[in-house]
Amino acid sequence: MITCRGYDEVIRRVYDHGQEHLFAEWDDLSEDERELFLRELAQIDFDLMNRLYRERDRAAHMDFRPAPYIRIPLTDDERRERRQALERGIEVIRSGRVAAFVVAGGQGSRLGYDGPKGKFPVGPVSGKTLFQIHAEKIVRYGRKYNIAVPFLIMTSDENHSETVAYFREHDNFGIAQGDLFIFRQNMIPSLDRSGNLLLRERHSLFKNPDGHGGSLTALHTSGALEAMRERGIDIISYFQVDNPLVSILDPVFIGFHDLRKADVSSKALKKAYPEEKIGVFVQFSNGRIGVIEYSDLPEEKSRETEASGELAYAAGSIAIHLFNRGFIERITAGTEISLPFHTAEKKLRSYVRGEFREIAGLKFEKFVFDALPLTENNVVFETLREEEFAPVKNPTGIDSVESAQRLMSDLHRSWLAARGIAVSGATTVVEISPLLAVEPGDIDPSLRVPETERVYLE
Ligand code: UD2
Repeated sequence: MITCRGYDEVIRRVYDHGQEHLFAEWDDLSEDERELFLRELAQIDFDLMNRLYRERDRAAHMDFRPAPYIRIPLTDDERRERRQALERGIEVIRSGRVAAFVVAGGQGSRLGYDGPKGKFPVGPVSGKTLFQIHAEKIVRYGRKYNIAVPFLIMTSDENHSETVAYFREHDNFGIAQGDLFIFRQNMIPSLDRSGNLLLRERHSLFKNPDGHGGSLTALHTSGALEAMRERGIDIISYFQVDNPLVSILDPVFIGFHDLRKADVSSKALKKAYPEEKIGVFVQFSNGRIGVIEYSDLPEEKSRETEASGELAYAAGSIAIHLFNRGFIERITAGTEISLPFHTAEKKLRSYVRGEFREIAGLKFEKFVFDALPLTENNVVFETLREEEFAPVKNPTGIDSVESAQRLMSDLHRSWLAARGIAVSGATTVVEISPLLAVEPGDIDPSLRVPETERVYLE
């Protein structure tokens, strides 16, 4: 057994858990490297890693059926209810009780982009990045409602410094420094298929971000939640960095959330086809609401239809939620409640005896929607795909930069139409700056659109 003064207990734990292969190159490490490595190992919960490995294939689901949801209004009563929600939502927003929260721990690797996904350019004419579009919407809400909206951004070790530097270089895109909170999520070690910890380099472990479900814990441990409490924020509006169409402060959604005293509310839209890669809202046999990820939904369920021919599991999750601060405080205060980890088999490029190799490994991640079954009260609220969902996942094809740009242009064109503003037949692409409008009502009907092929309104 190796030795190092002051670290006997850590070293003993590594051996007790059969992970001594980690020390294969111990003799070649410098004093500093040894110390760094042992400090990192001291933080590892070996029992947790053991448990995750043992339980990796046990995806136990209770029985479930499709979840009820608030649909797009069809009747007068439903329209009236929506109007009430709108009024309440505006009141809540004006009172400055809502913060915006984007999870941005992921990299743009699927897009072939080696950096924080938020730095990826998507504006169809302007080339603005995802981060800039989100930030400018928040600035616009601030001006519109005469409030300061805190903007919380969760990063990971992989992209924290680059994200902080990016906002700094651009003067936070207009967000006051005191309203911007950028903090990291936690990392969790990955394993090989035999349950061994892996190395990223010879003196550090291979880890991955702990999933967007780690965001609730990270809000707590970073101090952001406490800061929100001090500012009188009650509602945290959660969204993913890859959706440029998200309506970050949606008064109707916020109004329903508040009126129904929900702990968490979530947006849903009708799945386009059974294999679409979005989770579905379900109601478990204990009455609680949850989301089942597309990869976990049995194929026959994903194809099941109602008498009307519509998909039975039609309400798809687009990862837009409102979380009550109090609810997050409750579930992150103690250790007894924690979201489960899901396992993904992935090729991991790790360090093995002097070289880097692709290893078949196991990554562990928490999913934020696993908080839903912990709520007493929640709301699932239907929204329209064309108004709110343009995920940027791939360079081309489905859910791509191209499709997102088309959706952005189509939506902005429809806003102009809604205000009775004519667009020339020669125009193929329309983009409206978030600083000008976050909804059609923000646009002055006397606005004249230039008769060019590509139109940018700011
Ligand atoms: C997610 C949802 C899916 C659907 C879809 C909509 C899950 C498991 N699936 O699929 O049901 O709603 O989005 O677009 O949620 N992130 C972090 N830290 C992490 C991991 C992810 O911040 O450790 C962020 C990431 O930066 C991105 C978001 O979470 O903003 C979603 O991650 P993804 O692209 O891996 O999710 P995806 O497309 O598998």
